[in-house]
Amino acid sequence: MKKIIVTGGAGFIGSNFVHYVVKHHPEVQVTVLDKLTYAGNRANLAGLPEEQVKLVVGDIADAKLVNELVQETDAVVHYAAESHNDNSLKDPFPFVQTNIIGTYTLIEACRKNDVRYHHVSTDEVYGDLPLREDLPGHGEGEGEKFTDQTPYNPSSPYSSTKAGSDLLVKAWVRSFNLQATISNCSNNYGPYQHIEKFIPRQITNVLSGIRPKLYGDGKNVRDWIHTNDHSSAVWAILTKGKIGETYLIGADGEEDNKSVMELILELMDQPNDAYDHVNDRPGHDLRYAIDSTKLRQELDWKPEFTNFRDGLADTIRWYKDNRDWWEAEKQAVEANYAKNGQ
Ligand code: NAD
Ligand code: TDX
Repeated sequence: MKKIIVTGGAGFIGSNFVHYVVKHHPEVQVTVLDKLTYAGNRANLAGLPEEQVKLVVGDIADAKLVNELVQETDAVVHYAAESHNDNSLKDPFPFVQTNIIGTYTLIEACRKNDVRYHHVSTDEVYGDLPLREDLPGHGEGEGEKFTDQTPYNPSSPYSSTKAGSDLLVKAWVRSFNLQATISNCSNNYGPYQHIEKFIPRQITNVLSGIRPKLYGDGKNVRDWIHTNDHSSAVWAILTKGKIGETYLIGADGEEDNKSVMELILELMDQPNDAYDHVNDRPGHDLRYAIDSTKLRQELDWKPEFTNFRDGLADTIRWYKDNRDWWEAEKQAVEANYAKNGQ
């Protein structure tokens, strides 16, 4: 694989993947296709070698542009999306347009040009799991986890458009023999994550003298993975995955939101109750948990960044060291949340 297109490569996880490819596979040419929405940032690619990484600013739903680019590549790794649940509750249309029509445009181009396609998706397509404390035996056991056999049951406009895009890919594999794989990953954290998201929002709140904000009672559980581990998993699937298969990516990182909040406060030398409870998210998924046995056993992958405390401390340091990257946007992001009492 000599040339790849990375859609959404100027966003959080896509740009971390581009950094991963530059570091580990200097022989691979990368074309980033990114619309540079509010979530995309050229600065995420700063310092990468120009002879290896090229940025094309454009829309994945632009069929002419996509066709031209796809003709010149060996593979498409598709990260671009509208990605934030809270935004999807306010205005779902861009989610339908980018996540569904955008994916359709890419897979049609890959089908016509017989190009390998990897589809990056989320565990949220499976809906949510009960909290362990609500299970018989009060959480004595592990509780069930998502596998690639779990039925789709998305809750939000965001996750339903991701589910719709996954189903398009599955149908294109079966009906047109599209050379595709799919991955569904759990919650990522790390550098370059937009400050609308939970962890960077709270870190930058503390750094700005604003009280952090916890939705509802904070019992909701997310399964955290460092974004570098997501990148190594996607690379393994792209190069060794079986066509037509779905792989779930996770690093056994379940934490409830209240615990994550308290850990951020501890690592930033704040009292552990120095936060506000704010309005809950409508339809808020309770718990996500990934069973990644298939990926580990079949593709010999394992996560490296499994110490959440250390990973979070590194992430806090990154936001402290890169104030220029987020500070200009902070006020507007918080004003937007305040409209919903969040
Ligand atoms: P992000 O919002 O940080 O970045 C999205 C990127 O896509 C931005 O650079 C944006 O400019 C670009 N983009 C948006 N619409 C576009 C369009 N129409 N054409 C071209 N580019 C467009 O998102 P993220 O958190 O990095 O997520 C990346 C992918 O990973 C998404 O597909 C998301 O569903 C998936 N995912 C995210 C997580 C997570 O924890 N954040 C977990 C699992 C899967
Ligand atoms: O201020 C907040 N306070 C709070 O308690 C915010 C922004 C969030 N939360 C809660 C809601 C969630 O339970 O924290 C948890 C994480 O919230 P988000 O960062 O918005 O992530 P989530 O909704 O879980 O979705 C993320 O993981 C799956 C990504 O944004 C998706 O793109 C990905 O598919």
